[in-house]
Amino acid sequence: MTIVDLRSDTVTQPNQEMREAMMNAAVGDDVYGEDPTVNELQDMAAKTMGKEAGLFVPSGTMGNLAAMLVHCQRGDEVILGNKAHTFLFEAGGISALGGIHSLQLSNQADGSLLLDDIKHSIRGDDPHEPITKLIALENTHNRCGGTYQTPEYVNSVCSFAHEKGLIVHMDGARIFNAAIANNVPVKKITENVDSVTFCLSKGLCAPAGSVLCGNNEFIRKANRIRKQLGGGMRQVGILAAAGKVSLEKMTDRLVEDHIHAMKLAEALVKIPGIILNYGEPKTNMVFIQFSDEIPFTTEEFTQELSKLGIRIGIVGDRQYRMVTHYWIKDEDISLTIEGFQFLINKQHK
Ligand code: TLP
Repeated sequence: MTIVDLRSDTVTQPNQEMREAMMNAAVGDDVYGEDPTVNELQDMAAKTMGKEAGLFVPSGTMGNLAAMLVHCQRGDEVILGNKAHTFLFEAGGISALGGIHSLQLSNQADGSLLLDDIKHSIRGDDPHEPITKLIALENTHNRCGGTYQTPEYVNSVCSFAHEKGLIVHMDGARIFNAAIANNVPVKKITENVDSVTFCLSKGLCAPAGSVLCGNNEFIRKANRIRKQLGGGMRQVGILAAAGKVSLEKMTDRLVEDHIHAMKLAEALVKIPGIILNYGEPKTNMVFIQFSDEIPFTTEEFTQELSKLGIRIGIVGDRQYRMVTHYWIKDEDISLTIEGFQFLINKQHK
């Protein structure tokens, strides 16, 4: 049976070209800074993001955590969104490990934070209060529906922050999807943020790894934090080799995933009882909700669908997420639409 796995773009497996690059990778001990493939990947990543340096880290979570631990001392405050991945899904690492206090602002429909809200959140010199240090953005924004923010918006936050002596970090796990959606080189979105994490292991298909980018001094400090967190890896050029293929070959094709997400959403919304939670998909994510018209319970539906070989993610009560990626082809989108139609029609009879 064909398996159509739409639970996330994290499920992507490396393709043949990556596997060959991994097999042939030149390696060394990266904790000594001697892995040539890691060094190449870090340089490529930094250049692409418009930064001085990059650091290969095992995951997006570690990239975000390391960045925030560099930027903030214990008791400092980060301003972030109430739907930010860092706030919701990183196991509270910034507080647990960094003693970093968070102030959550309402994410707007496009995943942004209102500049006015940010302005009103900056702490004064009152010793009762934590010290505002950092603003964290997320682009594309996962729990806002895969929405994206524009370079103009990001630059406006950066200008304001820098004027106030604050730092801006971007969780750019899917920053290349944002670049495609904005139709700009990724650098245009990232050039003014102080640090950015992006993931190789999501839509870019590498088996693991993210890169944290920033200036030389920041990366020097982040390297020490990565060691503290146990993320100093050794002959990891094996993984970096796949990451290089990600950057060279996998970014431009993300547009196909966006087209697939749109095609899927357009068909699903025609099924009575299905609502698009965040309107039309903006990148590679489709979030849907079942109205009472569809009598399946949340889990029942995913179980029935998986019997047809289709896997989707549960994100709430009768709410689901589907993420398109490299291994989802035209026919998989058709199969998914048919699967939904078949199960829902069957129940209506
Ligand atoms: N997101 C995963 C899950 O954790 C929810 C997914 O399936 O979407 N930032 C953003 C915006 C993310 O979506 C994710 C992963 C991360 C950071 C963390 O990346 P990893 O999984 O590499 O630690």
